[in-house]
Amino acid sequence: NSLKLSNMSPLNDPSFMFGVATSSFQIEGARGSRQDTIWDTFCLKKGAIADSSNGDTACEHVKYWQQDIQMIANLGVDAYRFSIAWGRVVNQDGSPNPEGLAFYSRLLDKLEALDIKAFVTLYHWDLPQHLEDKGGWLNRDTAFEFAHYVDIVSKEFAHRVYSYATLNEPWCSAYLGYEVGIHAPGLKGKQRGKQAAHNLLLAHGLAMQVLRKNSPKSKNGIVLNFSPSYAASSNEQDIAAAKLADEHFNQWYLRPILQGSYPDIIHSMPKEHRPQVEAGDMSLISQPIDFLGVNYYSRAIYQHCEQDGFKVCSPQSMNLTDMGWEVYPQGLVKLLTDLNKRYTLPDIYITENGAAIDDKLIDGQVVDNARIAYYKSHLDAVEQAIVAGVNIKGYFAWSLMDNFEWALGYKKRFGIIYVDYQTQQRTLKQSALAYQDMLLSRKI
Ligand code: GBH
Repeated sequence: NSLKLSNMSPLNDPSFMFGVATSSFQIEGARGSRQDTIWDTFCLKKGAIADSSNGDTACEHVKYWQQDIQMIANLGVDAYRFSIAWGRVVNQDGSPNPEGLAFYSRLLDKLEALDIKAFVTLYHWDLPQHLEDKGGWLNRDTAFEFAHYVDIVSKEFAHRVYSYATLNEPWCSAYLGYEVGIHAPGLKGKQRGKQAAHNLLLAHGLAMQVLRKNSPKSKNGIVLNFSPSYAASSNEQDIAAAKLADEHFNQWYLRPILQGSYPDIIHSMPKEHRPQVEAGDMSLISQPIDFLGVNYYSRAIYQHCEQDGFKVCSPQSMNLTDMGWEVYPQGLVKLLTDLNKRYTLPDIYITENGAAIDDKLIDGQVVDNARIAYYKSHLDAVEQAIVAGVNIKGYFAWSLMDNFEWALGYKKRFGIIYVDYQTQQRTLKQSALAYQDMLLSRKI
């Protein structure tokens, strides 16, 4: 039950970065001191959140941030990935909110004092509701509003941030939020999904321009989620189904960014499902990025189906996390080596990886061996991908602590630190101790 690396491991290289990750809406609480977001609204919808909870208080990180950052430092990590809440730093009229900026400024100061690099995500799904009222990500103007917000943040913090990611997982925002409606704002429709995706990509491109200007020394890029596609059988139709799903979900975001075009399947899609693309959009979207953040949890298995060409199958193994996701570390190796063949990749960071476990706090301890095993096998996978030639610069565990797991509320625990939501007490799980152990032994 240890995460210790072998002496030969490329992850022992001192330049390889280890970190932990969180996001604003999932941990901050303090709803009253920011704009309402689409998730505040979505949480009010009956049946939308598994335990009918919301993000009003969450982990009360805005109150306990000093203690939380100290905890991060005690783990011995090189870096902390967190997100800024758009509605905490920009008012409805577009003016900066000094109190909100001051909160993140103090956080950055403290990280700097503790010698922890700041990886800032600018958008982790918490769109201000007043922008949703004007169409949200279906409205092209939202991309320009985003660039304005990024301008405010990057002017304020430029030299203090090691890395800026424009967006976290635009697939989730677009597909889950605007196409199937299981995430905020809860809308449905195929064209909507693709239009939201396009406007998000545009927002990324515009933000990259701003970051280049205001913060040329930070590593600027984007974080995407990937589920490598596997065919349910060796049947030709299933193989085609897996390929089609891969184009829709994985390549749909990466190819515009790295190559300036949508996957070829766009031409065979019904016209009414295609996004509206204006002249110049694709070159904005495909500006060079300094890094690509890869979030990996599991693979996906597909089978042919008449209606859409593909449909997701249930996992083939019994080794599942509490989310029902298959533990499949080989998928990460395949994903990274495939991407490396297909594209000229920038530096890669694994910006999220982790497992939900049904943790129990007993006598002040959380024995989460399954989580340790998950991390161990995935760190091995990262090692294998590096040996195979992929340029991976760092790894972030999702998550620092248990938090608001979106549509599943507080029922699912991803933290390496346990949170008792009644008392806000934090307890290091065995996985946190194993991570700490690995990080400390690595420094010797
Ligand atoms: C991330 O999203 C989020 O960035 C983070 O905020 C969140 O807390 C964390 O993950 C945990 O959920 O049904 O087996 O095909 C991850 C979203 C998860 C979307 C895996 C695709 C497909 C799994 N991705 N999912 S499967």
